[in-house]
Amino acid sequence: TWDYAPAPESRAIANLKPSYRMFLDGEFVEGSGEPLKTINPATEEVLAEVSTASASDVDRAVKVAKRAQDKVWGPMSGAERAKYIFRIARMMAERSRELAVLESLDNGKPIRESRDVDVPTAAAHFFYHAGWADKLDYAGYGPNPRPLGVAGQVIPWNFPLLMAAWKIAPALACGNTVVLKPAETTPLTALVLAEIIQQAELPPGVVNILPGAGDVGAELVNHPGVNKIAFTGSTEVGKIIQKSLAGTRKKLTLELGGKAANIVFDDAPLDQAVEGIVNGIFFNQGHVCCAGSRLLVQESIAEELLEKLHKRVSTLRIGDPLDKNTDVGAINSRDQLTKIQDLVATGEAEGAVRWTSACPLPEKGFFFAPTVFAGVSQAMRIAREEIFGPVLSVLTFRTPDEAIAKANNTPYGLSAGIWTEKGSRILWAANQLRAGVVWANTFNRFDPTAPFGGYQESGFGREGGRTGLEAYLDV
Ligand code: TXE
Repeated sequence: TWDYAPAPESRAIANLKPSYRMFLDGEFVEGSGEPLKTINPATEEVLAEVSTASASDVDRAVKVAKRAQDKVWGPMSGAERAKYIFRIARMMAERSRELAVLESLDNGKPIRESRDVDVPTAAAHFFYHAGWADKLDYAGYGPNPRPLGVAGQVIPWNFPLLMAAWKIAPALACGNTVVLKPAETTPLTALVLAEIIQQAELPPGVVNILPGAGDVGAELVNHPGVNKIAFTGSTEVGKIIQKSLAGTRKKLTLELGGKAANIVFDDAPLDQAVEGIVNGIFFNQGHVCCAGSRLLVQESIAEELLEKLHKRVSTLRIGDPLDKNTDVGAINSRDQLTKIQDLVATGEAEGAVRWTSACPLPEKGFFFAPTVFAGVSQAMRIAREEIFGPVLSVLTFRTPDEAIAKANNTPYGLSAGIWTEKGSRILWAANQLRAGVVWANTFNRFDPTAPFGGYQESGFGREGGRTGLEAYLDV
């Protein structure tokens, strides 16, 4: 073990307050739900107390959002809306250091990631969609595509700020108003975004942010005044939501779990592939719906690749998320840690060969060492179920057809990766793979211009790009 103490000044940089209130009708107000305590998963200390919404708060939020949509935001010209959205984007960029530190404190992710990925990509999402607000007539939908109305949005804890941006930015650009519920373990950055929205002088009621647990999410989903639901989270809850909306006229988009294959062919640039595999599964502690959690490697290079992989994974540093040298931070919650431990135990029981990085772990906090399972067969739970942690399952294949068959042997279909020098093989495999996103010779690349979303049990609908606008428009 090693000395580990998060820098005390981080609380100041993050502008951390002892308590946070919900954002409703342009003001920060006390919710009438039971307050929740959000903790730092790297130290288990309480960061702040956060007020939560009750059913009547949800009802009020939906009503003010409806009024704001009817009277202000819907009738507003696209050019005018764009100005507000650009302003939010700029203010996020200006407060990026504060947001990055706060995100790492609340979520446990390495500061390098929140600084270089989460916050800039979130701001980029607002910049991109600001650009669409006055061009919807040219998006190919004919003149005057209409907003849907009030969007109810429920997001998870793995990319708290980025998911808020993915949801709010396109909704606003298309003229909808928003009631958003952040995840119960990571409400803080969404509430700072609310502050930015308030300072950007968005008309009251256009965006409302109501923290709370799943029951608040369910209230929002089932509220009759909501016209559209956008959900990112577990496949299990996605199915509950889908069922509860059946027979209503609400529109729905779901971004759910995944079990992505990262396929390495024998002609791949191996060192580059190793970096991509490591990024694919250990980025954000593996709390990524599109994580490359199944490595499919061609048999002839499997030994060489695994050796390189073990060597590289041994160098990963696990620990204080606020240390710029940290590669793998904290698991977001004790529940998630337990889930990872349980699934890893099934892998061992089913006979897969476990290899775990020897990097020392901090004594406090929720940490899990990067783990690679070799000798995995397709029937094992670790090959089928989403672990949502830093655990890689390695399978092998002999021919390209076998690689595709194994990659597609999953109920999910969010993403996939291909590593090969052959351009023709990339095009062929991208066509064969049943996944909404296919990366070639890279992994986990996100860009607001590219639609993101899944097939099958990974959900439906797209976020980002022109296609993503369709989730918020009546065409
Ligand atoms: O998800 P939940 P959890 C997967 C991942 C993880 C597992 C469980 O495998 O281990 O799901 O995570 C809100 N109506 N993913 O339990 O419960 C909840 O409050 C409406 C993959 O955290 O789905 C939170 O805001 N909302 C995923 C959000 O749903 C409800 C990201 C997600 O929580 C609700 C997260 C209900 N009945 C987990 N119940 C991805 N696709 O990236 C809960 N919520």
